[in-house]
Amino acid sequence: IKNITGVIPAMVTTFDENENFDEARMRAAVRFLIDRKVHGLYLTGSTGESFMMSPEERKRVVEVVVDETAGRIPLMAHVGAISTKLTVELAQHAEEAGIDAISSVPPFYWGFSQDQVYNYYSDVTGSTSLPMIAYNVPLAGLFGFDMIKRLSTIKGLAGIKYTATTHFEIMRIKEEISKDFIVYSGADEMAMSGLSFGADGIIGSFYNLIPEVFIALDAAVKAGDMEAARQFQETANAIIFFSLPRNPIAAIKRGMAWMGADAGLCRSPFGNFDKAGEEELKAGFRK
Ligand code: NAY
Repeated sequence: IKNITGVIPAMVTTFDENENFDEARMRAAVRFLIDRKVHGLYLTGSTGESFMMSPEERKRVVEVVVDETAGRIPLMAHVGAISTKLTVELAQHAEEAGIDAISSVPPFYWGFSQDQVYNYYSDVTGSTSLPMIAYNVPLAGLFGFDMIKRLSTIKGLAGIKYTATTHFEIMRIKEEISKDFIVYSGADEMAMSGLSFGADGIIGSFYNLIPEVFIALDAAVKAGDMEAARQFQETANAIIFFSLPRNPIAAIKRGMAWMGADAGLCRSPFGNFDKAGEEELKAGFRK
């Protein structure tokens, strides 16, 4: 896991006009991102629309990306699925397929107790030899620092994807848990902040679209050039905040298409852009 750092797109899943997984488009999207020098890929997460996919479809996405990547960059797969049984199945499949690390949101919807969440991570992490990255995200319920500390005691639970705005905790994790506990900053609009506070890498949806800007931002933070980093963040944020109210995953997919990697469409109930909407998006991005 040590070598999975830097800029890691939470990869989109490509669907065709009938909402079916489009393998050819997925392969093209993988090539597009590798050509743009991303440092790794995070599959079937929120941006990958995983909770709208069957387990078989999720497994197929993993297999296709492993095959197309052919070991050129490291791969993480989000395997979260609420029930421990299904998550273990997806985790074990990911390991057999050749994934380098697994990740999961906590079980959600029923309001599970802290013990139940702990047991979930313990069982899933113990089910493979892969490192596990817990996923702290408001959509599934944030852990809180004490719970992160408790989860860090699970053997094999190597780090956290930290998509909360309380970035001071990134520093605290490094100080109070361990500097070796990996932290991936998860809010693209705060990538500079996350990296400045000590995150080892960044995982997010807009790294599918403008990876170059974030690779430059990451390098600027590492070089201590905060003014340059701020400018890269400002450039990225213009695109992010224009996209957020307009179905960001579909917007990212359209933007990738204009750059030569048609990432297809989103699954319902996410919408897609009609011709006029796409023109408006293009004009907004150009500004
Ligand atoms: C994933 O698993 O797909 C992610 O890592 C998604 C991360 C995104 N967060 C959410 C809540 O969707 O990239 C961010 C997000 O789109 C970005 O910061 C803009 O708000």
